[in-house]
Amino acid sequence: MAPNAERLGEIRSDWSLAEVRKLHALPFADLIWHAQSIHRRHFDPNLVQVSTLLSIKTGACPEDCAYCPQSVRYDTGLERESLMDADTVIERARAAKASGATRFCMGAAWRSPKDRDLDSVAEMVSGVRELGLETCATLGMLTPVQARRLKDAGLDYYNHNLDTSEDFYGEIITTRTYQDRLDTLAAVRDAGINVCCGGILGMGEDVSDRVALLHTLATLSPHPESVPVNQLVQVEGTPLAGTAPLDPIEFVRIIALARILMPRAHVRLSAGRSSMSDEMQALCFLAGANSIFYGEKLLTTGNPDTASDHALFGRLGIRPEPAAASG
Ligand code: SAM
Ligand code: DTB
Ligand code: SF4
Repeated sequence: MAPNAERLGEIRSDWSLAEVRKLHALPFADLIWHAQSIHRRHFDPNLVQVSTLLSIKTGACPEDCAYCPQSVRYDTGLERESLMDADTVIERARAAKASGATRFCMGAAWRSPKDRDLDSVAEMVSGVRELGLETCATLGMLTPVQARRLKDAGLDYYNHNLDTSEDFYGEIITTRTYQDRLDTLAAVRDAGINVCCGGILGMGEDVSDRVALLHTLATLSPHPESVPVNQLVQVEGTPLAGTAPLDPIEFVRIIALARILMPRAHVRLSAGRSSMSDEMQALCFLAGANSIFYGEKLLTTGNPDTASDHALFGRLGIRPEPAAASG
């Protein structure tokens, strides 16, 4: 029996850590059944939202995130690239739309954007939006003024991940604090931009860290509109290369937990799909994942090719979600 079973499916931000822990420990079949039942109350279970990523500024990042190939501190062989010009970005967005994406997410390897950079990003955002795509950006920490600037340019979503639990966070990043991340999320929310916030699994964290991350996300009020669940992509040269891989069943459990705790959020099966079997991805969709990154590249690393994603969608009877209905 689930904790407070009669309250499952309610939209609430007052989850206790004990409740989240108990849900996580449910037998797999019970957990998936709750997740799938809740999923069907809020979404068409055969629709999946499709986002494409583009790295608009690559590498040479001053931060020390231990998973990241773009940090200047690790030798990963990545070529640095300065900020792309707006026309090139808009062309890439046009191609992503033609290939079936409905949201275009622009990522930059910055600690935080400079005001001068924001002029260019604002131009990209308005150009991409004019194509009829939803816009998303992930540029590092933002001040409230910067967030309002992006809102005015037409930004629909801002991605800023908590990455892991507050306790484990210090093992992964030392150059910005957990509170810095919460402050950016508050600035984004206050500016009226939809929040995209999730984390990474498989960094050597333990179950209590995964439960605590989900608890922090689910006690944000309101919940993030999008919750990306990434599996660590191990990149040679980063401190986390060689970390013991996560049990795929545990990954699916976290997807189900996100679905149960945040019933209206789009839960995105994010980085790491290249190393997942079709069967594992099918389990993730069954557990309530209803969004993916689509296109042959994430930011700097690989993603499944579009033909294999079309084949997977075909086998599962999944259709891409139309743009206007996303959230
Ligand atoms: N520099 C900005 C920042 O960190 O806020 C934006 C881009 S950053 C690459 C966006 C997110 O990508 C990170 O917060 C992290 O969750 C995810 N990410 C980066 N490298 C990853 C990896 N190797 N595997 C999985 N997720 C990763
Ligand atoms: C998110 O949660 N995952 C995406 C997006 N937000 C920006 C990034 C994944 C990056 C994986 C490593 C890379 O390709 O550089
Ligand atoms: Fe920089 Fe973002 Fe990579 Fe951290 S995750 S090193 S902030 S690009």
